[in-house]
This record gives sequence, structure tokens and C-alpha cells, in this order.
Amino acid sequence: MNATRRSILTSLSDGPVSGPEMAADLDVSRAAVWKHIEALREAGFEIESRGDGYVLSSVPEFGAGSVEYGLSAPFEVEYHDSISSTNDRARELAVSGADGIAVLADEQTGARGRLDREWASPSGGIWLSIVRRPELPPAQVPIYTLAAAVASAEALREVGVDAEIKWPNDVLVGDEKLVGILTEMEGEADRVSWIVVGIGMNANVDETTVPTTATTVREQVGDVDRAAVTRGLLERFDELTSTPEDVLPAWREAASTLGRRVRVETPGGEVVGEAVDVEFPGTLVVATEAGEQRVSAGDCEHLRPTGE
Ligand code: BT5
Repeated sequence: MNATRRSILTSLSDGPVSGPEMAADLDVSRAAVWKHIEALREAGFEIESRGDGYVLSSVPEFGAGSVEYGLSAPFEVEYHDSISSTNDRARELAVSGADGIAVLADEQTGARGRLDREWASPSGGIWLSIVRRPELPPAQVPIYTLAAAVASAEALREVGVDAEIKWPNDVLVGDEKLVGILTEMEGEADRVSWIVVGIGMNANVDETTVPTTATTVREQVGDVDRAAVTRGLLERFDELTSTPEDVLPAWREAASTLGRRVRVETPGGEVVGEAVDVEFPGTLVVATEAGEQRVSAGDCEHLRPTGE
């Protein structure tokens, strides 16, 4: 959505406002205001014309406008009812130089998890990919993934879901997965060129449409306002990535992995022991029989405590 349209929505949210008033405030013509109002109506916003001016009477349930409306984070939202993969689209935008775009979809038909695993994305989910071009060495990219996990877990707790993070970035309720995150990047040795953080949240979807190891927000607490959840997530993600030193404390707070026995499949073999801490930029410290080991990537499984 362009900046003028966003400003029109902001002034409409403060009560009735006339076309000439908006035109003067925004320094555009009255015809331009009228064109923006029509475009907003087409995007699903109900805007009444009354004697005392325009009044916003309802906001669409889910889409670019409904997420951007009231969003206090610097993202433009590109919305698709259905798309193959929001990460693929975000990569395309990133390659052509975009920054600060969030690609959002109601449904994906060819979504990917890590290592090209399939990611079920029925209609009703929050399928989101954020494009950023941070000044960051590639080795520090995991902090963005952890930030996305924290932002997702906190947005879910906000609506009453008992969400916890499993290292590094799955969000679960108990043992069932509710959010998966796929971060992709391109860069040189010392600096990231772009980064795409893909977040898949099983929101208003039936549990029968996701794998049996998964759960959904609908199953946990019923349907939620997806636009509000997406806004919360984008705002917290922006806050955390602006102050990276806040990510690990917030991650420890939301994670269930620390203090647990874990088995981590890493590219260099299996690491089994107690997860004792997480270190910048997202390294898991595991106390094993052979001493402490640091793991920076891998699939993690929570084990039952020994003796149970
Ligand atoms: C992930 O991979 O958890 C990353 C998923 C990222 C999906 C988002 S959606 C928006 C963006 N666009 C994309 O194309 N991708 C991103 P991984 O840790 O590899 O987990 C994949 C495994 O999770 C699969 O092999 C299934 O076992 C399971 N799975 C598949 N769909 C699921 C779902 N909807 N909910 C929970 N688990 C699922």
C-alpha cells in the first residue's frame, strides 16, 4: 500500500474527516483523495460518505490493507490469496533490490521447509516471508531466525496459545508443531546482501489439513484475528532485530529446550546431553558426557529425562 493511502487510513481512523480536509493535510488534490478512497473500498475497506465526511466502518479480515492498518513497523505488505511459496516470491523481490517487504498469503501450493521438506499451507494460515537487507555478517544471520521464533511465540501467547520454542526455531504446543521458520540469504563473506525470513503459522486451519505431528491455533483456542496476529509478529520482529542484544533473553524466556535432555542431529554427527544455554547468535550449548559441546545448526529432539 502506498504512503498516501496509509495516511488516509490513519486519518479515517480518527473519526469523520472530509475530502478537502484530507487533501489539505496530505498535500494532494481532492480527486486524488477520492481515487484512494475508491481503491480502499475495492480492497475491502467499508468507507461511508456522510454529511460530516468519510467514516471507516469496517476493515477487511486479512490482506495487505488490514495488516498495514495500524501497523507500527516499517513494512509494506504484499498479499496473495494463493501463491506457490511466499519465500520464493520474497527471494524474487530481494534479488531485485527490495527491502522491508512482507509477502503474505492465505494459502500456499508449493511451500518448503528446511532441506526442501514439504510444508502444508492450507487456506486460513499465516504464511509470511519478510525481506530485509541488514548490515550483518552472514555468521550472525541465526539471530534473525531466533528473533522470528520469539516474535511468533509471543504473538501466539498474546491470543492465549501456550506456545514454546524448541531450539532453534520451531514453535510448539507440547510436542506438536505450530510454527516453522525458514531463513534464506545471499551475501558475501563479510556482509549479507539480503535475508528472507519465512514464517509458517498454522492459524485458522483444521488440524486434519496439517501433519499429525502438528497443531493449529484453531485447535488450541479457536479462530483468531489473523491481521492482528501478523501485525504483532511484524512489530516484535522489527523491535528485536533493531536491538539484537534483546533477542537471547527473550528467546530463553519463551523456549522449552533449556534444561531438557536433547538429541541434536548435526552435519557432524549426533549430540546428546542436557541443553544448558543458548549463545549469540543462536548456538546451543549441550552438556554431554564428554563435556560441553556447541551446536550451531541441526534438528533437535527433546528427550525424556534419563531414569523415567
Ligand atoms: C520448517 O521446516 O519448519 C520451516 C517451514 C517454513 C514454512 C514457511 S511458510 C512461509 C514461507 N514460505 C515457504 O515456502 N516456506 C516458509 P522443517 O523444520 O524442515 O520442518 C518441515 C517438517 O514439518 C515437514 O517435514 C513435516 O514433517 C512438518 N510439517 C509440514 N507442514 C507442517 C505444518 N503446516 N505444520 C507443522 N508441521 C508441518
